[in-house]
Amino acid sequence: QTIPLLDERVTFPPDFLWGAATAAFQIEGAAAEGGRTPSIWDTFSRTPGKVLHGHTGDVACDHYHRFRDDVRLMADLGLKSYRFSVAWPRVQPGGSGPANQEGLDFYRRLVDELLENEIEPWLTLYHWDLPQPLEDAGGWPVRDTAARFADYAALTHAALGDRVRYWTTLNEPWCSAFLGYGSGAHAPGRSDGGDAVRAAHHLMLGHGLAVQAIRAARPDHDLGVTVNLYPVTPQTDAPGDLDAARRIDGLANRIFLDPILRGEYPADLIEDLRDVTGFEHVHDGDLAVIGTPLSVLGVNYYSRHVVAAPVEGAEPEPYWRAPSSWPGSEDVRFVTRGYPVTDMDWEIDAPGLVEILRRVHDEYPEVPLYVTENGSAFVDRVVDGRVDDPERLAYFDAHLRACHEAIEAGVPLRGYFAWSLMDNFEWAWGYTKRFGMIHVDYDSQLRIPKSSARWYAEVIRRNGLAAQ
Ligand code: PNW
Repeated sequence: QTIPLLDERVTFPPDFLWGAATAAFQIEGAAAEGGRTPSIWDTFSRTPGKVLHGHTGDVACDHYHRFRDDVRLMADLGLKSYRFSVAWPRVQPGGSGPANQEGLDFYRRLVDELLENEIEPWLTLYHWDLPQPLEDAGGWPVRDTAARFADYAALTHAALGDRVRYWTTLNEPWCSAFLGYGSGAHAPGRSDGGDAVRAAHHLMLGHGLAVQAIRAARPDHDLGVTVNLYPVTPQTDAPGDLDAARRIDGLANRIFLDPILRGEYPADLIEDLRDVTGFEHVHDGDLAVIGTPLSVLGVNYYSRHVVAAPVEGAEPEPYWRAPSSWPGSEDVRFVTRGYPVTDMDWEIDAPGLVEILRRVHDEYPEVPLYVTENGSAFVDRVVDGRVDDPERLAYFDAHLRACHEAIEAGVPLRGYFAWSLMDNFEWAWGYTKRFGMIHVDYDSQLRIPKSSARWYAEVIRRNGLAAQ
């Protein structure tokens, strides 16, 4: 087999950070070991009807026991960095009080193994596994949860700050707030628009408090947050469609970008939400905390939203009587364009990644950007011990070309993390959706690097893409 030549026009900056990402609940398993207590995802996945086939995180990829083998696979890929998350209920069972040394020791061993293999650890503090007792006390809609999070962040940083330089507070607060408390499709499965908006605020407040605590301890560390962003495109130029796009952009993107990067909520969003909440939960001084300057912004990108005006004069249709993740804008229609889709039914739209990166760069104060997740689910087949996944490979290739285009346009994009290192627990879809570059057999726990993994290793090795 001949290796396609490197395209000299599509090479990346010399210190570009090539990585892959996972999250604790999605891969670790060992749910009741080492002093770990239940999180909202343990509870949710045990509730009938919430996760497809009743799948749970009890075993997952058994990474808790196999992390040394998994780091070896990362080293074989030539990864420069590995983005993982810490399970809050492992290091601070119950969500308050003293640290659990056994939990911290697991992450210490993982980080040491990474460092020995010259892989930069990139630590996310919260990838959705809220300790259940904090949810029982009200969860993210309650202000005290922000203080609990800052406490957990400080405790974890005190234990691991000597060996981890990159710290991300939250992964995708949109999902935590609007899928967790709005539509209820994610844990804890509650459905109230006001709670979702309050959750978004307290997540950001927790983020800001955590950044301040960590920065006070180590001003030299790289600190940030990861948001999932979507370009929002109106179906047509009709005023109703334009307004629908403005509203969804407010609820998907600006509700996080404006407070975090500018220290303010968008005025039009507050107005759009007036029947949902009067924003009484926002206290004086909160936005200054939330707007604490960052040294890194993580962007997760999967697809674009294309929206249209509500159906004219329609009585409440079933499509918007169901619990919605768009409070106050439940009636906006999400339309498809007939583009090729992944196994999640998400349309593949690589130009959307250039668009969103350029927009963040153009409209907000400059901050180094990293794509902290990007990838696709496809149905894989193991044939003769091999997994050939040309569609996933093409998805990565197209989106890396988009990253390159953004860099050429002046965007300070410093790295890219493929989602995901390996197949794992895909939330409400259980183990049925495979995002990994490494195939996981959930019966034997055998790992098989797919052809996309071998391709990615070559991209990293050459720091660029092949000629097309
Ligand atoms: C992200 N949506 O989740 C998460 O950060 C990952 O843990 C996850 O595995 C990955 O993307 C793939 O889904 C999302 O419904 C889940 O809009 C759902 C949505 C977006 C992101």
